[in-house]
Amino acid sequence: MKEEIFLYFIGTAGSGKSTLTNTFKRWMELRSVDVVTVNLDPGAENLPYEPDVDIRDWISLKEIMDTYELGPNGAQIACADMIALNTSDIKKSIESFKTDYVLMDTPGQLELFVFREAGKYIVEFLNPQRSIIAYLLDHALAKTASGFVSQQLLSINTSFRLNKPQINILSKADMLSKQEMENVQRWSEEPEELYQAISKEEPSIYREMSEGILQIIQGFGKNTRLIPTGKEKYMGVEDVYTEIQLQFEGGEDLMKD
Ligand SMILES: Nc1nc2c(ncn2[C@@H]2O[C@H](COP(=O)(O)OP(=O)(O)O)[C@@H](O)[C@H]2O)c(=O)[nH]1
Ligand SMILES: [Mg+2]
Repeated sequence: MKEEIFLYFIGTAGSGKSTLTNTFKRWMELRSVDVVTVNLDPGAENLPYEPDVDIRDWISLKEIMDTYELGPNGAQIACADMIALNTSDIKKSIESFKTDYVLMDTPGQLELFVFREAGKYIVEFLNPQRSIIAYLLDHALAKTASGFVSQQLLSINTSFRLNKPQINILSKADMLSKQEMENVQRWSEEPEELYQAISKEEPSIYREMSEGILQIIQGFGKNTRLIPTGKEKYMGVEDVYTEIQLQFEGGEDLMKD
């Protein structure tokens, strides 16, 4: 029997999760890899793809707002917890496809999935062994040295909360200049370079904090490779796919052609 790999796209609001879900799906379909998309955002509007499994079939943000007289933020929190109550149905629905890959597009705001118990519960319930996180660092927040450190901290937080293999992605890399891209790549690979870049920033409490945080990050040994992706020409998708294959199949490819 087939056993699916669950790939969770996680990142701050607007970091490109839904877009990358779509890019990945199209790339995989071109290569005849069986893939299913799952939308976990009950408030999603205008998704760039048609999800195969959609939390909006069970939970509607609008209905929760009306029923419980909540604003959009309160309703999002209520929905995040309610998703966990529907996990069993979601699992059945995913299993009915008998697929190889399940692309999980998580709710807009990262904290709804990462910091609340429901997110961890969903990952564990669906498949504790064959789940991997694609963490999206937003290009706009990662292009200064201290911004990069704060994004790394969120990535580590995600890893700490969900405790699954994790690939770090630099999303919307097509929007960075060549110089910015080189900086970010260097910082991700050479902690010393990042340290240097921070010490060149204006002296401030923020800079001091960045230096302290950087030491913690290094203590975790989390200076892993950052894979740039962009929505044109499937930029970076093959590299991410290869990482996943290495993690679960020892490099054996599921592609049929
Ligand atoms: N240039 C560029 N824009 C992107 C890319 N990925 C997403 N976007 C844009 O960024 C915005 C937010 O993307 P979305 O996928 O909805 O983010 P999400 O909130 O994380 O799901 C949209 O306007 C996308 O068109 C990318 O790789 N390159
Ligand atoms: Mg989205």
